[in-house]
Amino acid sequence: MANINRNNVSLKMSAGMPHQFPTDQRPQVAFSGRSNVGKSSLINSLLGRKSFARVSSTPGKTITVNFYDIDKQMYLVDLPGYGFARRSPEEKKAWSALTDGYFVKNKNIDCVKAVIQLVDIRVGPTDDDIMMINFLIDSHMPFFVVATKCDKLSKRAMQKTLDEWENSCFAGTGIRVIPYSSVTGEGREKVWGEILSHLS
Ligand SMILES: Nc1nc2c(ncn2[C@@H]2O[C@H](COP(=O)(O)OP(=O)(O)OP(=O)(O)O)[C@@H](O)[C@H]2O)c(=O)[nH]1
Ligand SMILES: [Mg+2]
Repeated sequence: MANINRNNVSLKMSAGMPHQFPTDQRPQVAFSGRSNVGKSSLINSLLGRKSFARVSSTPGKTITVNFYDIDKQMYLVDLPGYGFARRSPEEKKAWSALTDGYFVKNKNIDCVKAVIQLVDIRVGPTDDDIMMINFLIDSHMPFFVVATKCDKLSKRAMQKTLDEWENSCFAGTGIRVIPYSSVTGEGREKVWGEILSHLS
């Protein structure tokens, strides 16, 4: 898996319903986080693309699970964001059905090798983020955290925030947190290293 070609990528499926999820046995790495946290931007940045994964100006607009085929070897999975207050009941229902379909009723769950939980460095883990993280822990899902939008803080302020997380919400959990900026690409090789370590 080390010789994966990050340039050989395509959208396999934009699934609005769980029965559309791919059923082949390729490993999957999923991106989870609230709307606007930077999931699609992170996928683009990891692939060195500008606008491959759709980056929304209207948060929470498209409720789909997008499967990006990476070199016919694995999928990066862009999950629909949560925590967007102005969602209609229909959108909330669609979100629940897809998330439940992916994490709870997924017959292919063994293919999900890791979940990347995104947390905005300036916002910190929200109640929804903590709920998601506790769900991942309780369901024994391998995961790590990526702190997004680090370019918006000074190096010093960023480190202070990461230290605070380690001593408060993440204390004693051993959760790995990788700082990232989709603007500068900071953290790219660290995140790829972590992804590949979960695939082998
Ligand atoms: N400065 C900065 N802005 C970022 C970064 N990552 C994402 N953004 C911006 O944040 C906004 C939301 O990014 P998206 O990647 O669409 O977020 P998302 O999590 O996919 O959102 P949903 O698809 O609605 O769930 C966009 O305006 C991005 O340009 C980052 O690392 N730095
Ligand atoms: Mg998105």
